[in-house]
Amino acid sequence: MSAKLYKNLIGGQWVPSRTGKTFLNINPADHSDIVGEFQSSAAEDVSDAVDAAREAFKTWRLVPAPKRAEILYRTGELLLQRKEQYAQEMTREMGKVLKETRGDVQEAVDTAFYMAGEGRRLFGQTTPSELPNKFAMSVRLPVGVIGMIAPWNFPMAIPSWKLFPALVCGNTCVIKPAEDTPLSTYNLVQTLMDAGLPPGVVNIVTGFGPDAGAPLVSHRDVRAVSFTGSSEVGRIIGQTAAANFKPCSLEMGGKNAMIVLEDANLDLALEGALWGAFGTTGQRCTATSRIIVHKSVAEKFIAKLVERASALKVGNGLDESVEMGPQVNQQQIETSMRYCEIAQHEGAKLVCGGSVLEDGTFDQGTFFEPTVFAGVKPEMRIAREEVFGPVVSVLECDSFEHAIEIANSIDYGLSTALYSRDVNRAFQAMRDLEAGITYINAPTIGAEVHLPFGGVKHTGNGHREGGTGALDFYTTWKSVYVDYSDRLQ
Ligand code: TXE
Repeated sequence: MSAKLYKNLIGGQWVPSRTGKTFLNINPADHSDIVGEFQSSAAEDVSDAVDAAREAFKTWRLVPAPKRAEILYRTGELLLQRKEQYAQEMTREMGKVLKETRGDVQEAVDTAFYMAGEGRRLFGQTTPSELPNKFAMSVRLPVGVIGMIAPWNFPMAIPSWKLFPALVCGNTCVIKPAEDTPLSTYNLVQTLMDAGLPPGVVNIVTGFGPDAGAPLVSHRDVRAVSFTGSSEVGRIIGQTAAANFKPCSLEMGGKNAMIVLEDANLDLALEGALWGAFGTTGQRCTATSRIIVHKSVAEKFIAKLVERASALKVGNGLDESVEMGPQVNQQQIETSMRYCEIAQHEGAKLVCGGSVLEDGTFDQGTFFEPTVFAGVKPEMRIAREEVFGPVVSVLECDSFEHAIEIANSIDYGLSTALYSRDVNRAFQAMRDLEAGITYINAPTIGAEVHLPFGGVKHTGNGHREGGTGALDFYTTWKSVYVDYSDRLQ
């Protein structure tokens, strides 16, 4: 079957890769559906794109921020009009259900409107000088060309978190989308261009990580790098960026804990657990992957969780009645399978799911059963390492303090949730959970774009996307002193 051919976007032109190679983007729910054919790019293509971005920076940085913001605002309006089409295409390339892909596009809309507002703020500071007749201030300036490397799980939202703040601050960009989900980046950038973005301000280079991502990180004219993806790749990117004295924002994995205390509204916690663990087929950095339940309610909670998880309708996300789509690719399925084996080997009890769904009714898509492990101990790998699939572990705790200790015992620190009616414990959890995000009586997922997003420990390197933290990454400070005495010191 012939697929639509997509080319790289460099300096406003659609150009083939100099490698002459392409790759296919395939629907994980139905492998006969080819979403598109994309360029398999390499260092020369990246270099062309960076040159174009550098050229465009000369003029884009001089466009007043409120005018740059107007383009973002129009982008938000156009995205709203195109939401359904883009959501359908995202479900085809990535698998998650339509309700979620609509939410993914909406997140880009929200980011566009929020960052458009920042175009009229971008505040600096004025401060008293040590001397009379001297004025002192600090102003934000754009950084230059930004390299962006995106993952596949939020194919439009995450690129928008990177692109929109970078653009409103006056930077130009080269983005390399994940190889599983390039189309959503095309849709996003096409919308920016339709809203009036000048050529060369955003450039797209598609391809595989080591071939097209790595040269972007090391390119001498790329002034900063923003990455979301695995810890392994984040470590490589962080090292390369550090060796080149380049600011680098890394957002990586999570092993997110939901604590359910004895006084919790169990029905509410159950809804939160289902949505948190199986939304996006568990492939969220904020997915609920550890449920720490007080031992007095554990049996009841696990029974209800198993009942609801095994009843979830799994299938093609384009079907509105489906509740959980496929995993994005075979590699992710293999990871889920591997961790199910590891967990059982470690002594965890498989109480639901645990297998690939391949009974012929799934058109050879990459489907995995909603899976629950009980009897999980904090030291087990299934309780410490990211699976990134529909696999959730239930651990039991003796007390609130014990739950916090278990929650904090791992290397990651992204999202956490506490279900309890005790306001004192809610505030203690807010203070004591080692994580970038804490929800009270809400699942570990559901970030809002005007708040900082990111984590502590091995989840990231201290930067935040969303909120005004994003502006800090995409601007550099300049201190300005104006002496108006008109005399020799
Ligand atoms: O990620 P990769 P993958 C985690 C999750 C998942 C695992 C593997 O645990 O199971 O990562 O997913 C680009 N230089 N997350 O393999 O490889 C790559 O092309 C430069 C968590 O998809 O990290 C893609 O664009 N770039 C996460 C991006 O990095 C490189 C979301 C992410 O790919 C590169 C996704 C290199 N050497 C996965 N190698 C989250 N935080 O939400 C790869 N890339």
